[in-house]
Amino acid sequence: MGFLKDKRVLITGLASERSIAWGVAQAMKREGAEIALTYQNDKLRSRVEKLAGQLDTTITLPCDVSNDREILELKNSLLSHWSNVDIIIHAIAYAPRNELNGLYLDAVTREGFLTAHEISSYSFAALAKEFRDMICKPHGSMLTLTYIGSIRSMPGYNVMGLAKASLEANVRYLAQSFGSDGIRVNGISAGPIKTLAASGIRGFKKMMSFYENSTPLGRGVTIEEVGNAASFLCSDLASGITGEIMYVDAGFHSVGISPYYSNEN
Ligand code: NAD
Ligand code: 0WE
Repeated sequence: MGFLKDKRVLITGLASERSIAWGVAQAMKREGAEIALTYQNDKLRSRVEKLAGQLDTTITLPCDVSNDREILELKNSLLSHWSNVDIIIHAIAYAPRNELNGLYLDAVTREGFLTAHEISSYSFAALAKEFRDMICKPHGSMLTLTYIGSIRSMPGYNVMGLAKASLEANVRYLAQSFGSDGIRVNGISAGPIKTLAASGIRGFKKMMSFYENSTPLGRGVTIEEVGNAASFLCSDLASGITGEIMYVDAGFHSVGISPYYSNEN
């Protein structure tokens, strides 16, 4: 069987079959894991229930991470199905749309800054806090999804870049906090993928083609590739890895100037 045989996985951030969370869920299922899914609100409920069917699970639970009570209720509901959980996937990000346009300094507001950091970074610590006693010791792990806009400025990513920088620091501090329990905490920095979170972003298509033409692999990455790396990082195969941000981006982060650069792109 697979390398996640009988592992119990809680996956947040599922919105459609394009979601990175969906790539993670499918890969983990294939490796033998049992899956529970969360959905942000009633609008997403039936969609997530339908996708759950494809993973042979009936555990779908609501959780808007902006609300501590909903995180507590998520834990209590999950406890009625499982006594513990091996793996928690955090695949959630949000900034108000008007923050993701134009130059950072023109777009940023106090409110947008706070929202972006609360939903995209604090929520990872909030989940860790609530699930701390339910995560299996010493083999459990947590994983979040991040983007290179955390360490380099990217046009239009703006306050989300700051929130991802905070999220990546969160990975390191949570790894230390959980280390004595043997629980590992890591992040995957994925290349751009056309998901719902990327739809409607002005210039996304152009940025995507620039990126595809700049990577050593000469292409982008898929949710399946992110799912495979996530499965490895959360498995016992990665027992020596914690506090790490792993790039799954076709090598984009390693390039200075691509030999294929041209003004035609
Ligand atoms: P997606 O739209 O499929 O998923 C985003 C999810 O965040 C949705 O399921 C949405 O319901 C959830 N969410 C937002 N606010 C929430 C809240 N308050 N409570 C609970 N859930 C909430 O898009 P995706 O691209 O799969 O995004 C998943 C993660 O991957 C995000 O952290 C994103 O930053 C990261 N990421 C995406 C890309 C990309 O190019 N698509 C690249 C690198 C990293
Ligand atoms: O993390 C992300 C996107 C996160 C995101 C997306 C939205 C769209 C809808 C956060 N908040 C919102 N708010 C909304 O109202 N990515 C890594 C994908 C992404 O988003 C970009 C990118 C890339 C890549 C935005 C601008 C430039 C590049």
